Amino acid sequence: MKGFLVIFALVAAASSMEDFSGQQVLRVLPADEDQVNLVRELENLEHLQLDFWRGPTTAFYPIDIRVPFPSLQAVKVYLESNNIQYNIMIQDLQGLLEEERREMKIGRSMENARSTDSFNYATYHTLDQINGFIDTLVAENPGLVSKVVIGRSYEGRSLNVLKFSTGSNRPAFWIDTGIHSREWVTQASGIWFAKKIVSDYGRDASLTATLNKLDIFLEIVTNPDGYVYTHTTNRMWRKTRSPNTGSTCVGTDPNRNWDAGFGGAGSSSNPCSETYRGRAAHSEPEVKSIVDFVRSHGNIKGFVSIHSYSQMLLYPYGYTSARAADHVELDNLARSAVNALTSLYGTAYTYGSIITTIYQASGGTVDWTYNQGIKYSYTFELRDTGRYGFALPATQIVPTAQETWLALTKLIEHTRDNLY
Ligand code: 0X9
Ligand code: ZN
Repeated sequence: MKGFLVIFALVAAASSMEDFSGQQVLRVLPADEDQVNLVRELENLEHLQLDFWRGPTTAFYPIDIRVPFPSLQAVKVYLESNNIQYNIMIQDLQGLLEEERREMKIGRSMENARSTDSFNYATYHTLDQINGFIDTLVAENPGLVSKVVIGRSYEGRSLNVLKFSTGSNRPAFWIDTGIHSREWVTQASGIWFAKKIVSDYGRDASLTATLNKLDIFLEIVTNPDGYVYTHTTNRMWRKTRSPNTGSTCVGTDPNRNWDAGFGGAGSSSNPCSETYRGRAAHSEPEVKSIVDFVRSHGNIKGFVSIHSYSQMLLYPYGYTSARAADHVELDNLARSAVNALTSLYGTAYTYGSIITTIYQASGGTVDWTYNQGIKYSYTFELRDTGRYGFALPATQIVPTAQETWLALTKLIEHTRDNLY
């Protein structure tokens, strides 16, 4: 009887997780603006429950759509009858996610939480495990690393930031990962960056010179409520978890919630949308805590916010097609960072301003930081270009982090050598 109850509890726990069986991710290739608009019309049909992983933007730019099983036939018929080209990018999303879970169990069973040397950087981790990693790293490197709690999430979780510092009152460089919770390769890369910094300090000449001049702040799990939700309930959760009055839909897009073109095109006023901007700028505590931190610090010189996927390095602006005052310098630096990244494994990246390279997005993080006077404001879209999208296999974590670090190093070194 007891055994039966245990099995029942396990099955019940497993079934509380959103099931993606039969769902596919379609890649749609619109041939002209009319076709883009036809796909946009699908976006407005809420009953289809489509999840736009990427786009729609403009003609020839692929649109990736996660389609629930009950809508699949209708969507395919719609595309075909309008002569819109598409292919099936992910045949069996549930299968991929089951493989991801299996891998996590095996991957984590091999590590010893007491040391960051025996931590498994090649697997995905839960929030508790990441917080354990953070505390262990701080304990191992007391003179170099500390933990700063910059606030609490909507559900009351601490917003932990690692501070790498060898002096006081230094200018600083900020990095955040995981503001969109389902972009798991970003939090996993953040963990790898943290270990890389402590391993290189005192060994690598450039990183040592950097930390003798700059502090580095790293927020690994920038949206912890969303991150927990991706583990317990819905792997594809993107937004925060704050409720919306007058709606049963939960959450705000934390990359539409900043006071930079807030409310403009490229964000939604519909709480059920994945790009819902929130009731007011900085309404989300996860965003407001960074805003307050940046303001009170007052000397942040570089700011990088890391997303996935699409393989892009982007700079302001996203809310306007006006060029940033530092456009030429930002563009040259982006080119050199992307070249460094590509040099490792040949991963192809595009770069440019947000609005010209990916799409118009208002209320985004780095538009706000740039307007605050943080000249070196960038945002990454890490691997891949859509084969796996947000379900990137764990085997790609370390290579992704390694190549991204080469680009990040260029951005950090340039900031260090061009303090303003
Ligand atoms: O829509 C977004 O917020 C970004 N794409 S994502 O798939 N990661 O959600 C693109 C917006 C451009 N700005 C940044 N990448 N921050
Ligand atoms: Zn994102």
